Amino acid sequence: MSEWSRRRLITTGLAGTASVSGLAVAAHLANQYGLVPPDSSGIYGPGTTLTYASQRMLTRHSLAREFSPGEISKAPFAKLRPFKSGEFDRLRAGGFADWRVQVEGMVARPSAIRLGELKSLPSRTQVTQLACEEGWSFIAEWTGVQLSRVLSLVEAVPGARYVVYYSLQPNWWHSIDMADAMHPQTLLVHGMNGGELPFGHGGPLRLSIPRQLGYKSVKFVTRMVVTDSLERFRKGGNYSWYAGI
Ligand SMILES: Nc1nc2c(c(=O)[nH]1)N[C@H]1C(S)=C(S)[C@@H](COP(=O)(O)O)O[C@H]1N2
Ligand SMILES: [Mo]
Repeated sequence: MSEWSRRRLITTGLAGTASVSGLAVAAHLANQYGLVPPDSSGIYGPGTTLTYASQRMLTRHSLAREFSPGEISKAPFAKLRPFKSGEFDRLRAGGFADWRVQVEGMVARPSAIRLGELKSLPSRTQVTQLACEEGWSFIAEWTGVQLSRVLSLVEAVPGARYVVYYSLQPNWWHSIDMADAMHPQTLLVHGMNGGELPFGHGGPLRLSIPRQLGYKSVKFVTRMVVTDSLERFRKGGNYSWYAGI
């Protein structure tokens, strides 16, 4: 059964039952306020919806913890399975001068923004923790451009709800909703601990989304698509879509 028809079946069933009409109202409100994660089967789906909804209510405008420079981890762990890419080697040989991030979809100005251009934009530096779903974490100083700035440069149009982003590394991609995309701590990172972003940590360009688990912070970012639906995007990424911490 398609998700849509299942949802319709459920809501039609609900409409006739007075005792559960409160739930139908809750479902309506949750949909309206963007509190249903796109990979769930609606508000009646598993606990992930409740987690997402309650965290969204609490954290929509809240900041991830920032640390002092003294708390930066001495030996940050770079989690990377080596990958072979002629394209990456070619870009690296050129000092990444030709590295671009293609931004397309629901934007008035689709653009291929050069790394150098990104580096010339006003940047933000923040000392935050990267927490992997496997249980380890480290604290680092990240420098980059706020994704909100990039989205305003390309003029994301009203009605846009998600940003899907892709790595040059095969099979690495994910997506976030606009609340996280516009969040002041969501960065396109090009510097780490005072230097260039090292290869192991996704250099020359990665996302940092400190309010979600590490796997949302995709490395080697080359493409972003602004969209109002994740239907075409296999529900938005590998692993569970919402990874709020
Ligand atoms: N392209 C790419 N992005 C990625 C990964 C990866 O293997 N490849 N690993 C993810 C996971 S699971 C985590 S926890 C963090 C790890 O970041 P780090 O290597 O800087 O520690 O990157 C995320 N982004
Ligand atoms: Mo991870």
